[in-house]
Amino acid sequence: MAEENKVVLHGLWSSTYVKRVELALKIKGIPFEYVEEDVLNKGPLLLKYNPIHKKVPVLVHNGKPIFESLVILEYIDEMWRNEPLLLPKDPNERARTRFWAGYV
Ligand SMILES: N[C@@H](CCC(=O)N[C@@H](CS)C(=O)NCC(=O)O)C(=O)O
Repeated sequence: MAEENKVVLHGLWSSTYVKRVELALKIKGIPFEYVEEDVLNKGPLLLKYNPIHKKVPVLVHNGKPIFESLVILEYIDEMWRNEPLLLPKDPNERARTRFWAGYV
């Protein structure tokens, strides 16, 4: 994998927030590395990448961290424009999808 397109997901095996990001990466066909974090004994990378909430998932793309699962999903969809798109193109459908994603 080229260093300029490196994707690392910091997660926790039992987290549904992490699972939604993992699924999105797989659906879009994006190669990524996975780093399991111990959220009871937070490591230096998690504290460095998500200093505010100190939670997983964190997606690190080319060294830049993105956190909050729904924010990560939108980032993935905007960064990798290949089908399938995670959000519909129609603004009304996009709004409805955002609502239900947050609700779930
Ligand atoms: N709103 C966050 C929630 C993430 C979250 O709650 N992650 C949990 C694992 S399921 C976590 O990292 N917990 C560690 C902690 O609360 O210290 C998101 O959607 O990413």
